[in-house]
Amino acid sequence: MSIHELIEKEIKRQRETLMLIPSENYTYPEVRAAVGSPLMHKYSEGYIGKRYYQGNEIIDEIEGLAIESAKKLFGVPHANVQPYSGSPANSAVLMGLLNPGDVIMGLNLSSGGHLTHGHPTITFSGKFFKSIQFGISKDGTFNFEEIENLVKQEKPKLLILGTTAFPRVLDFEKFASVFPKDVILVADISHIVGLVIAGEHPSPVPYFDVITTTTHKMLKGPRGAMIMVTKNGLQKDADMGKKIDKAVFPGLQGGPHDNTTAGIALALEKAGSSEYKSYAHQVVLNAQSLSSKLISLGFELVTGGTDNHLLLIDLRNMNVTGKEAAVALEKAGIVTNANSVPFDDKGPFNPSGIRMGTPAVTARGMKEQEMEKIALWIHEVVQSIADDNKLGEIRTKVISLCEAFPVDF
Ligand code: DSN
Repeated sequence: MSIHELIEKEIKRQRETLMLIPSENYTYPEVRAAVGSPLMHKYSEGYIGKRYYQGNEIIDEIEGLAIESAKKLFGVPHANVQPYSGSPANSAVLMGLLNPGDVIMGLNLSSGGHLTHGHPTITFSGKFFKSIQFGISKDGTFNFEEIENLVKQEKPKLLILGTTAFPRVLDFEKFASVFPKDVILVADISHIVGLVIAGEHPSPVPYFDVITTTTHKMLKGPRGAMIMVTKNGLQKDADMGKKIDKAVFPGLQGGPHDNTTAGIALALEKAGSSEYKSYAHQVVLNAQSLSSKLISLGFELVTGGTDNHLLLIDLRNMNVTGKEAAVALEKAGIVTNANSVPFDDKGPFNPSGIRMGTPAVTARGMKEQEMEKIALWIHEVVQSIADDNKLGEIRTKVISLCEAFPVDF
């Protein structure tokens, strides 16, 4: 099959399935046009007004628009829009602000953190730094007394705090209060960025020093990332922004993807609108509706529900593994991912949970009523995991729902 045919097949798949992976979304046609534009032909290593290649007058303007929009939207004095994606952005922060062997702290993966927040064995963040990880308690909350004791004992130089599978509000103010003033506080808000912009989740900006985020999740931009330094950060170290910029380029990356930068500028502009605010609000309402219906059908949700855009189902009471459920759901046209749950007794390749989120289905215009339907189908799938006929019947209904809420490509 040719690449063109494969792209057409993938478009059809995206049109006809329910995208419930909480980190995936549909971007805007304007962003797709910018990313596919001749901006991709340009090299522009360096920063605005200080490039290593000629011909960057227009690229400088584009990058300037993206930076100014980020600064305005988040209320920060410094932004770098060049990181290729979330993991490189986190790498740049650690590389720019630390020395090898320094102590870092982060939320462990099985409590809903991220690999680059100090996973001890398989990422640079755990290999090149001394990584101290903490987790959530059995009831799904943070034990701040324990975290504070760990801080006193281990004396971290930096905290990197963010989530990929945590369905509750992250209390950035409380976290900031248990770390001594000289510890660098980094918030990775990739998952909740849209909620923060729309005021649906408290912002870390007043309490933290550095904010990283991807741009392709709830922000609905192109695949990319940004790093921002807050007023607190610059007060802590006036050169914090410069150090991070140097770590992005030339420390870790080469030429920025200028086509992506243009897409980020467009997505940021749209995220400042009242339509985006309503969208973010509906994302939460939809996640709560999906959550309540699933609970009423007998599912156990980690922390008993959600405050944000995602939910994590612990399938152990259904005698099905996360992978088995995710495979059957995909056959029915419902695309999710298997995920570890806190205190999981199974390994990461066949964990006990599935993670779901509502950013993409909400972008299609779906509301609470549709979430209830989807919850019923999820329940039916889990009850009929090996019944391909039943899964096929649900697939037909999913396609009809997708047709009633088309995507704009
Ligand atoms: N891959 C992202 C997610 O799915 O949450 C995190 O990097």
